[in-house]
Amino acid sequence: LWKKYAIGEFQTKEEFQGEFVRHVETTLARSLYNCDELAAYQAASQAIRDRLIVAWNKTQQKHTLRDPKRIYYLSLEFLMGRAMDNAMLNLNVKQLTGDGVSGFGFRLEDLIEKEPDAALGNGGLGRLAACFIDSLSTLNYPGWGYGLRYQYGIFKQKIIDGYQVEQPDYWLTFDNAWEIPRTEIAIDVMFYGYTRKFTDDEGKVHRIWEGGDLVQAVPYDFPVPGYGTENVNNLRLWSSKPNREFDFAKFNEGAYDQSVAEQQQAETISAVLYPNDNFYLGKELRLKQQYFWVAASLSDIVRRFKKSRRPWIEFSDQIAIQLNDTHPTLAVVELQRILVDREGLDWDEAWEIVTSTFGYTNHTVLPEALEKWQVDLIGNLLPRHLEIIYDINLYFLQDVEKRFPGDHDLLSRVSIIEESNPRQVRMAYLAIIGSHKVNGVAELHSELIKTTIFKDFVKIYNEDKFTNVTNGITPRRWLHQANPKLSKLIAEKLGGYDFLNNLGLLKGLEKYANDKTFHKEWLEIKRANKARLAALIKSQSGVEVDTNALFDIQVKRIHEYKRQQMNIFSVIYRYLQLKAASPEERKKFQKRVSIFGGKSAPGYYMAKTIIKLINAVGAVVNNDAEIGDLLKVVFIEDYNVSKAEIITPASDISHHISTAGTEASGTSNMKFVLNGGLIIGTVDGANIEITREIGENNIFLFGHLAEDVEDLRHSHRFGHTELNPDLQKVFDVIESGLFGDANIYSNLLNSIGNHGSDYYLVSDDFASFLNAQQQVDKAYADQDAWAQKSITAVANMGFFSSDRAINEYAENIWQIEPVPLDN
Ligand code: 26M
Repeated sequence: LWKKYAIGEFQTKEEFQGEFVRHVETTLARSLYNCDELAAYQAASQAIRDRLIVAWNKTQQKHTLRDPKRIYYLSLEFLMGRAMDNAMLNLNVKQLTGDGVSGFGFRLEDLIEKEPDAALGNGGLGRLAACFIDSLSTLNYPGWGYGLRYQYGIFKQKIIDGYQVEQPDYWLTFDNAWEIPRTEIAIDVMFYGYTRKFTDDEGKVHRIWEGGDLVQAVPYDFPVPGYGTENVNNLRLWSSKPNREFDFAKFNEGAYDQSVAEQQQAETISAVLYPNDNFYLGKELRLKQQYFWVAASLSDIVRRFKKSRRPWIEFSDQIAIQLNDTHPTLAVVELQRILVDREGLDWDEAWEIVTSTFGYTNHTVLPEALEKWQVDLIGNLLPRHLEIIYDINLYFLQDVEKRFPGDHDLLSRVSIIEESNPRQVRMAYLAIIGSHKVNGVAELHSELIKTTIFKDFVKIYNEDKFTNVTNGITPRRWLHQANPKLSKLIAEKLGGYDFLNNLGLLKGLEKYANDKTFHKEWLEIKRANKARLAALIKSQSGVEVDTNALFDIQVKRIHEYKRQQMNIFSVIYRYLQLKAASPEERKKFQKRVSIFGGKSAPGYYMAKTIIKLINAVGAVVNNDAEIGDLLKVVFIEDYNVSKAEIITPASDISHHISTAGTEASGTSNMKFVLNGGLIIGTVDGANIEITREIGENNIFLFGHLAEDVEDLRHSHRFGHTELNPDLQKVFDVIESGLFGDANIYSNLLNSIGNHGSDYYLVSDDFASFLNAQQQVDKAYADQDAWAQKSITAVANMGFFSSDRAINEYAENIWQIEPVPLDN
């Protein structure tokens, strides 16, 4: 395969070295004698970039020539992580690059570490987008990502005195080899202004939008290589720049200072990623970001379509656009505006094109995460769009009234406009009405949206407007790159690396599930990965952990619904048990290292309290000589994609313990199992499908089911529910001040006990959770049985490749085909 499709010219170590030296001397204007690690990383990345660009150009030319239907994935987040290792693996040049740089006295691992993460996302949604564009390229689908080029990614997290402190992530300090600025394609985007009626020569009445401020959108292209193919797709990220003409006007009036101030205003649009995960804030700058990105992307898409000189009716035969959550929903309105106001199409004709073009993916049912923009905010910033939203709503409600005459409750329930004070635009409803397909991201989630938040729309539309595409992860980054040892062992058993393009082939491992020699090799790799993580922990926090201990991991955004609080309470409970035990009894305990990581939204007080509690527990437990290696508690600072690549392969068990019905899918659950870690989880999100695939003997499930949650919450409000007695013991020691001033934790504890609502059912699930933990300890004691579970689980993870997910989108939603490779 590689011979046939190999990319780029450097075939040998020597040829790579020639390119490397050229970049050191010309691109970086330095000499080899003055080349430090950073410069070496930069030169190597430039050499690899050149190879990428050659293939990228070939791919784009081929697509222009053949003009197939394309998918545009609109996402306000792409959590890409580092590019170099991935590019080397996909281009199949890692070995020779490593040999090449070592000839100059560098270690490739050290150079890889020099690259900052492209951390342009919050968590699951952004990382999903990154996995999806990897799969689009790998499967030879013509597909582009469109996003924003934030100058500051998700903040860097420091832990100071146990608390999270945020620091800016300026990731563009050094030239970024992985992006190509396209200053020549800058696009003007308008804000504010007013609308005006006008009558054309034929007496037709139009409304136009004018008189607003202009900001320029400059695209930066990021090549996205596929694995085992020469196909390289494009991720286009927009950066905001002041509009030149606008500046000159002010400048000529002599208002130089004001002109510069406005220039800075324009640049703020793409300056920073909002660090909220699953939480909506109605900030105007966020709305500006959304429109800026949507308008630039659509202008680009429409321009490309118009070059083909096809009739408008063919628009959706050529173009599919996926809305990654409601963040790009204004695209529905913007396309309707372009078609009607600018291209002169009739409303109905335009609307048909719009609705057959868009698909909408929902990622959450949490009410606090659903976007609702104040009508006045939209009306001021985008006056024409507000008019169009009202028209879309009018026609929609007229249709509903015709089909369900007299049902006024229904009309007010499904109206795009919520008649609250102030009035708000419900973005999810607009996205549903403007799309031909709506999907959830795991089976349970897709059922829940049909029966709860969107149930009226199921009645209004055909049931098959709503569908499911269970999430997936790319096995290239999350197995091959993150866990090269395991990937190699699997390749040895399966006779090659084909499983990386066809993850179902992992099934072939099942026949080794009872092979004791294989168990040894398997566990040895886990041990080596735990040692790698232990080194990271030691270097960051100074805590020494024993790799014989069970590594128990929960890394993800800190959120009450994800229940890190329940996990740390159970750790405290374990500590109390250890303390109460005699030295003899203690020896029977399974050694554990309880590892946490994740960021809290900066303004999320409860989440920040949970981080503080975890760190405070660590400070007590880790320094208790009586306990020693029996229990360690670690909080890994600044969890990000690169750290996930070290952490994920090192878990024995990981936690996916959201209150049932709250985690739409989860994707780290898939990463952990693919790397041979078992999981402890609730019957929620993709855990359910993971269980179905790997078998219920190979997962530790616990807790109440989604269908019971409503009743339980009701009983909290009206019944007298006692706190679980074991949890009460935990609360008692926290309140005794063992982990510092108890006042710090009082709001957290009172949200659960003390007549708090315990909205996330921490107390209701606590007994079952402790029981599951015991099952884990018991199972881990038999290492062969454990290895057998782990191997069986990995063998059955094929379904969770993002390649499978992307093929489902392609077939059921986008109607796109792969573009075959040239020979
Ligand atoms: C909204 C408004 C303002 C600023 C930020 C936001 C916002 C940003 C990210 C809201 C939600 C965001 O992400 C939600 C998310 O990551 N959801 C997760 O999506 C994953 C991929 O489908 C799922 O696996 C997770 O279960 C789901 O929580």
